Amino acid sequence: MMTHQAKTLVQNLLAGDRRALARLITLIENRAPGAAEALALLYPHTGRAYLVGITGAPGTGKSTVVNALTRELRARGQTVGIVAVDPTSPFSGGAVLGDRIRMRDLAGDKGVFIRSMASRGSLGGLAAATGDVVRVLDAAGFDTVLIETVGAGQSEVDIARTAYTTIVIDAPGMGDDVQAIKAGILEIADILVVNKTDRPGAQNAVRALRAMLDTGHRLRTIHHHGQINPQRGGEPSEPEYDFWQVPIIETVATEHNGLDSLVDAIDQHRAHLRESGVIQDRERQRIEAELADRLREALLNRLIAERSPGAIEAMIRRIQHREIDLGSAVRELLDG
Ligand SMILES: Nc1nc2c(ncn2[C@@H]2O[C@H](COP(=O)(O)OP(=O)(O)OP(=O)(O)O)[C@@H](O)[C@H]2O)c(=O)[nH]1
Ligand SMILES: [Mg+2]
Repeated sequence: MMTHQAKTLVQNLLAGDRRALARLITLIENRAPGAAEALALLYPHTGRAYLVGITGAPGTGKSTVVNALTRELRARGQTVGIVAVDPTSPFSGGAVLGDRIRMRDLAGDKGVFIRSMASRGSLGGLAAATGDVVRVLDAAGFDTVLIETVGAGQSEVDIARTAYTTIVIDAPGMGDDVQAIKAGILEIADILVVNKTDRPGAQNAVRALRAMLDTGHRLRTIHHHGQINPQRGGEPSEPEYDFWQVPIIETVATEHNGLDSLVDAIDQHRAHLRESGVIQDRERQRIEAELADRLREALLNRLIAERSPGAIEAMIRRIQHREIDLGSAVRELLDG
């Protein structure tokens, strides 16, 4: 793509042209020429959207909550961009069938834009593309951008935590095997949602989460007071203001129950982040993580391009045959 085409595309995007938006996202997903240039041009126009991540085990109702949450935000006058990340789907770029059906009642609303992203190649690539798509939606002027990912692995969780507010969804009857995920995923939650509270066992799920939160809070408190700052005469070194009590919101997303409380909780968390100044920290952390990912990928690609074809393959064989260890292999590859 020529420079003036990238420029026109970004100008149209900023003017609210939905076709330019869809086209730009396709360019990014395809890593087409011109995508990088367009992203550079639109970057100064980002930073206004409020980013909300939604994650949780498969089938807990993430897409249904996203749908209901979008309707609630629309009712409050906000425009909403949605990125649904499906790392397991073999479909490229297109919406997963179930999501497409569920999101149908949002179709035709000019204040909503939905994009499903499927894994193509590495999860790292997916995470990078998701970040870029979020920035495009941000520049396009959406007030809120919702990012849905299944909370299965660390990478998917990383995608969700690129947000300012991360919502972790749980539901009754998900089985015991989910407990292990929950323990790790709980740490990233700013808001916990127990969805499907019309189902049996919902109150048990709420109680279990509350108990886990209380334990976590106690541990955090001990840790907090354990960090003594000698220069301040035994005062805790962490400021008090960044404490946030994670709320547990009960919803029946299929019936649009509890969504007003959920939006209120998002607003409260947002106000908390703004007032405490933590919002800048979160953005800085996100930029640091994204920059490190991009650098890692770019350096690896550069190294592979500079070495003779098959050099990496040959090294893998030597490591497998115990002719060289990993550390020496890295040094040898770096030194050429
Ligand atoms: N009873 C009940 N069912 C619900 C509720 N919310 C969602 N469901 C149903 O649960 C099923 C899964 O919902 P989804 O929204 O697809 O869940 P998901 O977490 O997005 O699923 P994946 O994207 O596949 O991980 C669907 O059949 C929904 O209709 C609810 O509040 N109550
Ligand atoms: Mg879903």
